[in-house]
Amino acid sequence: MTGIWGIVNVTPDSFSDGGRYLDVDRAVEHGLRLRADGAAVLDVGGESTRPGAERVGAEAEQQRVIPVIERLVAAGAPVSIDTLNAATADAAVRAGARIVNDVSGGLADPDMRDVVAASGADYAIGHWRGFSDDMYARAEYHRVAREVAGELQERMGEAAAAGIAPSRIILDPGIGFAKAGAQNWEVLRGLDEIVALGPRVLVGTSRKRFLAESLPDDPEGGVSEERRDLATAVTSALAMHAGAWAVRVHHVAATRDALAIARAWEG
Ligand code: PMM
Repeated sequence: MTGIWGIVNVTPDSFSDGGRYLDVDRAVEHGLRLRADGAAVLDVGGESTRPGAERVGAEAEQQRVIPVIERLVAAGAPVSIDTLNAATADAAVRAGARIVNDVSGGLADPDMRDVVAASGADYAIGHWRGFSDDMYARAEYHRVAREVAGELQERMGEAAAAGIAPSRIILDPGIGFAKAGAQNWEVLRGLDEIVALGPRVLVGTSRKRFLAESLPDDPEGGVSEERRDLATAVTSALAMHAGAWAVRVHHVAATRDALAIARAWEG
């Protein structure tokens, strides 16, 4: 059954106002709400990877995420750490995270694979071609789904060489990472190329720009969060149909319902 990963972003723009402790309380409360809504995993991140976002240091990142992870783990939630930094991955696993979610697939930090190998955690590797400041310059493909699958296979090989068993690997096509507009739809259309590489494929479309680009603008301009969440529920149900093992979303309840309806259709 396709699982839902609930996103718990602990960044100043996601839980703003007040000091650090208030942020922690809010993030924990939010995570537990997502868990109650049906999230199998809570994916905690302290650094935005959105296009153009500034990088934060590993220390500041850990100050944000570690207290949140400790409390979510204490409450019994399975936690994943969304990070590009090996030091943060290490600290998060020590705090109880069971999965390291590295959207760079090991490319961003040369120490990441060794840390994950030693940690015993599962390792979600994303398709990635560079940091968000210039990732669109790298969005050149001939056959995007095939190239994404090929590069993920390379990342898997590198992980295996570092001592991470294939059974610990989760593969993610990295929707929105070094992929512009229609290229994301091509990857989703060709998801079987990635599903063929391993039994656990994670797909993250939640609220991403390519969804908004496929919707008509609201009368006042742009596309509301609510409409992006509905679009996400649809792509998540389609990803399930295409063989995804899990989907990573902000609004867990909407996607939970969409998956339930898709399952009822499939019988
Ligand atoms: N996307 C974002 C962040 N982390 N992790 C995985 N495994 N897959 C994704 O597609 C992904 C990710 C983008 O940022 P967000 O937290 O604002 O959605």
